[in-house]
Amino acid sequence: MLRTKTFNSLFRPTLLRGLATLSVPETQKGVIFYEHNGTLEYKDLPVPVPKPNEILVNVKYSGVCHTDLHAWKGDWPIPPKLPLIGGHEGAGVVVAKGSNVTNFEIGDYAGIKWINSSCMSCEFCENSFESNCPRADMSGYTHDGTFQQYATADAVQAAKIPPGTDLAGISPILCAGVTVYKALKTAELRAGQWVAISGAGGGLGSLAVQYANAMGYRVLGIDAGQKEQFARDMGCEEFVDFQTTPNLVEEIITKTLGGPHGVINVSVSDKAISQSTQFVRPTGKVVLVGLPPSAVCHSDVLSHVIKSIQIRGSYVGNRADTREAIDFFTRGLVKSPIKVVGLSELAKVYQLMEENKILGRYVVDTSK
Ligand code: 8ID
Ligand code: ZN
Ligand code: ZN
Repeated sequence: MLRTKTFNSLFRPTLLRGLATLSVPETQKGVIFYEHNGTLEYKDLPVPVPKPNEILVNVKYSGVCHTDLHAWKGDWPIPPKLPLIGGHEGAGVVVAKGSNVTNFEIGDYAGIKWINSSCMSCEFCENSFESNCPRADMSGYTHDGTFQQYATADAVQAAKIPPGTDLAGISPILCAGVTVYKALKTAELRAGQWVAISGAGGGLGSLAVQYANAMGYRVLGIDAGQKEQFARDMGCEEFVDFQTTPNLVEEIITKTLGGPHGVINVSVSDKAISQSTQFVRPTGKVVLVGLPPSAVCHSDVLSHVIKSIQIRGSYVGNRADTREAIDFFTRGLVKSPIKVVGLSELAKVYQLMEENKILGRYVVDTSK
């Protein structure tokens, strides 16, 4: 019933503009867990109430990022809130807004991303490094996220999604897309140069391959097994299987005619990360994105100096990166390789992800 009402309202925007809220229920479906590795409970939950600076989004679809799996397992030393509703790739419709919100109207499409809010006044926010804000609030980590039908986000940080956009398709762009686009910018490559994407068949990797192509780079993908054909379909000119290639470092250097000028590490493997410092081209840049628990990047100091390489961390992206990454998607330059399942099946998605069986990205439909 409620879903019908919300959809109807989209087709009657003129009547609804200016109203601060649509009819919103008090309860909804969502997935919550109470302790790390605990049961992922699909159940009725209260609908959150937006604060004066927030919008309430009726989340239609949410991508499932490996970060959500890390949060559920408690992989990192930064503690998430508990109990927690995960998810940070949410795309949906604004159904209510706080009294201070001026940049969204009821009925607009909006995206909820990892940075749910930041202080906007510290040195980092001032310089558009909102992800480095010490007071950043993270969707699906320190702020209940998008694995529910209704979620809140600071209107300043929420992403603008153009009307008519495919909401399932755009959902992975809100974390995976923005993150890899920013990571590619961090590698400071020029068109025609080689970039290696380590983890090319996963959620971030499959988008990284496409953004890299759209930006004019030559792409070598690294992943394993059936991900090879998939990664090639995404746009890898060369591919190396990390499980079956005996001399991985030499193979990559040969295939990229001297080593890639940049490496985007989106695998969840510290071995892969350290190896990338060996095959990167002299003067090249190794970009760290994937976050295997307790990982350390080993780089031999002598070759690090003699090759004059750089290792850089890259953490999601700011509001401009988000707008630009969305623009690549809405212009059709990148496609989301997604499989849509019901939100009630989230636990199965985590299992597939743990087993590295996912090609591209799973997206959950919050109505099922
Ligand atoms: O802002 C950030 N830095 C950020 C943003 C979003 C996500 C970081 N992340 C992190 C996640 O927390 C996670 O640690 O990036 C990592 C990748 O997220 P994902 O793309 O959502 O995960 P996935 O879909 O499971 O893909 C991982 C891929 O890595 C491959 C797997 O086969 C899979 O395709 N892989 C593995 I595991 N070991 C590999 C290896 N040794 C490997 N590929 C190459 N070499
Ligand atoms: Zn993510
Ligand atoms: Zn700040």
